[in-house]
Amino acid sequence: MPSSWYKDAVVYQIYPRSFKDSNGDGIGDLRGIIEKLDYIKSLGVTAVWLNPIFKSPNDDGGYDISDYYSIQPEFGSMEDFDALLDGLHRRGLKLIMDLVLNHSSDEHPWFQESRKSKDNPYRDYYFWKKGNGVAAPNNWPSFFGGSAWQLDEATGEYYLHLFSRKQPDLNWENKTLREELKKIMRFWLDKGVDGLRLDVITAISKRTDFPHTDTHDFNETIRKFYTNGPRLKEFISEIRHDVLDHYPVITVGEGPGITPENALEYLDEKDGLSMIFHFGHMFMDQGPGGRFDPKPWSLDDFKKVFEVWNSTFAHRGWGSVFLGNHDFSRMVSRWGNDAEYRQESAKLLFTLMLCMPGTPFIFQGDEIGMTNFTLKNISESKDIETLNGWNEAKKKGESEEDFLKKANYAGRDNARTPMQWSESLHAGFSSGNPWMIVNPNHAQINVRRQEDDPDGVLSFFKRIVRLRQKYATLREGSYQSIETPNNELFIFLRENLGEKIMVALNFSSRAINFPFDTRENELLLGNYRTASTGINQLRPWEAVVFKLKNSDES
Ligand code: TEU
Ligand code: CA
Repeated sequence: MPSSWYKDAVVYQIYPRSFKDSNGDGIGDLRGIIEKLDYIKSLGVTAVWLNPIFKSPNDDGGYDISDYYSIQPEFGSMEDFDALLDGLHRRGLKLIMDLVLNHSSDEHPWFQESRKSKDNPYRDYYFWKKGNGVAAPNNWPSFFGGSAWQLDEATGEYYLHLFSRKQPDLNWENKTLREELKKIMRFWLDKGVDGLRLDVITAISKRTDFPHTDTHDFNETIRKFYTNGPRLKEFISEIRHDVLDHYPVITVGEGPGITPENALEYLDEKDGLSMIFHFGHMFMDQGPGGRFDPKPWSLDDFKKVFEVWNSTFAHRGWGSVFLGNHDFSRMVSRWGNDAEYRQESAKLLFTLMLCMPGTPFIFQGDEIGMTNFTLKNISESKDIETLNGWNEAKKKGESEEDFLKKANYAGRDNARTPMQWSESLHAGFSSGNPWMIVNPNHAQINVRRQEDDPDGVLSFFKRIVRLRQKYATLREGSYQSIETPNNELFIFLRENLGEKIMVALNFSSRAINFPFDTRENELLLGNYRTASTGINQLRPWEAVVFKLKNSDES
């Protein structure tokens, strides 16, 4: 039966290509992760989410899989994987694998067969359609620019690819294919993997009548046409009963298009997933054009997203909390202040995440306050979404300078610079030339510099993780936001069996009056060394956590 360890978990996300290179080829690998298992354990996290490690042409960072049963050769061998899993388990850590079942690589043998002829037995593993003359079957745009349809000369038909041309969508309507995908899941679960992150799981059932999208808002198109299709619940229930129910496994569904109104449908206790990633925060600064059409975000909206999702999961289902990952800018640059108050704001964001309902997911490097970095020109980008985005922008006459501003604000390269282990060459990530630019600020921001610094982000991160693990109220308690006279003050209350914990966050670079009398309360943690109770102000980016005195306590 599926397990429930995810409710007490704190998950650390590793993007293998950028975590640690063990053999000097400039590419992170599994042996490199094994070298750092004691570091990972020392964080106090309880599980690791590994971005895809399967054989892949690496068109989209490994999210284009050409063999689900073998390890990406650059990352190592199956023996390396077994050693990594064993190393995690021996340290009491769980492993969540990242399975991409909405699409495969076009180099997968299934697609190689499928494209050969219209009557090939694998034809229906994918979506093939005639065009309208020279036009694609409909007006759907790809996540990565251009049409979501690609004409294949061999048979004169188009195939669907919501992402890159090298990521043809798998046709879940085909039962034979679904059985193949279940075999893949069983293979990894039989090896003892503890959890599955299911990539774009909301898209495995789409509008397969393929009508034109009726909106120019890309995230609307995702929600109405690409995801939440008529058979999504059925397909999730099918893998739940045919596979997941037979293992002590947890699942987290990555859900673009998921809404507070439909999320619980996919998290049914009996037929659903364990939890989901919603995109409430991630898409809030995206205009109708999506990632490269940024718009300002407001703290009001930021708080509202927590309000809405915490009430969605107040009684059923289970949420996740993340403020950054491999697909988005660095958390401290996007939501905090990565200049004067980088350390304070990074600690404040962790206080927010670790005191919120739902399982926290922390992206590698955020625990030391790693920041965005600046692409000086497009050719420095390694991300297909940015490179294709530039091609689209160029067609519309946008200058490289203007597009670079957007890419440097919202692009995925920001999160994929190598992990900063030390101030030495290549940040101690590799003895060779790294595949990706190392952020020049690694000389100041790195693990070695913070390991013995009680005031560093890293030490604070370990303390706030321990606080969440100590207080069940922070994991299981109710959530209530507190009205504040100043919008930049974000205060919420967690309550459980009479225990009340207040979290107060100053989301600004100036001191703000603190409107409560806290002399009677117990200070559990603060991000300033001189944090105390009885305060009447919060300093810039100050975060404090209080245990409130019970009314019946003497
Ligand atoms: O991302 C899918 C997704 O939800 C997109 O919104 C994503 O956040 C972004 O906008 C596309 O860059 C998943 C993976 O996390 C992402 O790395 C892959 O590129 C994508 O699926 C395709 O597999
Ligand atoms: Ca390597």
